[in-house]
Parts: sequence; C-alpha cells; structure tokens
Amino acid sequence: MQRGGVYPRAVRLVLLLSVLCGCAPRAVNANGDGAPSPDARSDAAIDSPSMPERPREDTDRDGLCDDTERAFGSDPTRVDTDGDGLSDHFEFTAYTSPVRASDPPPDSVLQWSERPESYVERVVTFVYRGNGGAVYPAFLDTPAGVDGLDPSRLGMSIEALSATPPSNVSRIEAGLFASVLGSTRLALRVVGTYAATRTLGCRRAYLVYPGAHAEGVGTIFARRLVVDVHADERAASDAGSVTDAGQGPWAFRVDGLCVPPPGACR
Ligand SMILES: [Ca+2]
Ligand SMILES: [Ca+2]
Repeated sequence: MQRGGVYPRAVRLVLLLSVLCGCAPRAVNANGDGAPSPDARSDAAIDSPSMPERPREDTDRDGLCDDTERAFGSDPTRVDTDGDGLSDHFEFTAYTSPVRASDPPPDSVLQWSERPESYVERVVTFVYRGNGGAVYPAFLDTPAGVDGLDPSRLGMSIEALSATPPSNVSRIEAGLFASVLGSTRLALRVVGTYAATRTLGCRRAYLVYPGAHAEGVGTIFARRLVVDVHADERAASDAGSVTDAGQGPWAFRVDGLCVPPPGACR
C-alpha cells in the first residue's frame, strides 16, 4: 500500500503546490491562442483587488480549508481526523495519512513533553560499507516546525554511539566514526531536551532529520522523525489562543492542538 494513504506522494506534492499557489488550476482557453477563456476572465475579475476575497471555509479551524481537506481525505469537521494526536494540518505538511493512525509509524515518532525535565532518546542504525574514511553524524536539515512554531524550542543533539563489528572502526567519538572499513552497522543516538523557557499549552509536532555524512562521499543516511510534543497543562490556562510576544506567528489551540491563526487556512 502506498505510504501516506489517499494520494501518492507526487500527486500530493502537486496538490500542496496548487494549494500554496492559490488552489486549483484555472480553466484555460480551448483554442490555445493565449487569450483568457471566459472562465479565466471571470476568475481574474474575482481576484481583482477591488473585489472582496472569496471566502474559504475552515469549519474545524485547523488551518486547512474545507476544500483542501476534502481533496486530502481528512474530515473538515475534525482537527485530528485519525485521532493520533497529529493535526490534519501537520499530516498535510508532513505527507502522512490523515486517516490512518499508524502513519507515521510509532517507531518514527518521538513522544515529548513541553516540560523542562522532558528528555527523549532514540537510537537509529544503518549499515554502511566504508572505504576507510570517517563518518559524521549530523542533522540533515534544520528541525522544521509546523503550524508556524519556532523550532528553536527543540534542543536536539546527535552523536556516534557504536559500530558492529567494532573492529571495522578505528575510533568512536561523539562527532565521528573514524576509519570505517567494510560493511558496518553504525548506531546514532538522537537526544532531545526541552529548551524553551515558556510553554505553549497545546500539542504540536515537528520534523527532524537525523543522518550521517561520509568523508569524500557525502550523505549516506537520512531518517525522518516526528517529534510529537505534548502540552504542559499547567500552561493551558488561556483558553482559545496562545501568545508569546516576539516569537513569531503563534498558533491557536483547537481541541488541544496547535493550529495556525484563524483566516490562515490553505
Ligand atoms: Ca479545516
Ligand atoms: Ca492525525
């Protein structure tokens, strides 16, 4: 079965781009002369600055317009259609299924809490046939927040942990496997600590990409993890919205989940 459920990845990418660019493709003229068709002219008139913007409904206020939800396969009346704790908005952004709670799979999700004492650890492994060069653990992309949230709230680190068989590596430090030679299973440790001084009081998720580079080769491994941050209920006193001055376009809370501000559906 196609991972991600209702649409193949490529189709969903087109869907995403269409939505980000202002929704569905417009009608084009049938004779190919470049002149706008009646439908296209009508759309142009509607889009004119002198005309009011066409309303876009977001019944459940989760940041996805109803028409986007219908195309995506999620329920326009539920913030989290499959009840896995990840909002439909996040699942749309992360290309996971909004109707299958097993996607993303549990082994790719880090459950976290927005409390100072929160700590999470995950070991990820991969097999690499080394040529004698070094291998460096690294995050392959900046932790990506969704719902407009600040990824700096995540304090994450990655380090070299172990090699099997050990004799295939001359030395292991936190930042590298030295002189990897032959087929070797390398283990990386991903650690997260909650770095924020304030809590948001709503549940949200981030994407992180632990991986590794090899000397003279480039990227040899990449894994995608979802960081599912649970709200600290002690911070959830301001019902309806979350504010954090100076920290960007903060989300609102609907059904306990962080979502974009009203009117920002896509
Ligand atoms: Ca919606
Ligand atoms: Ca969900």
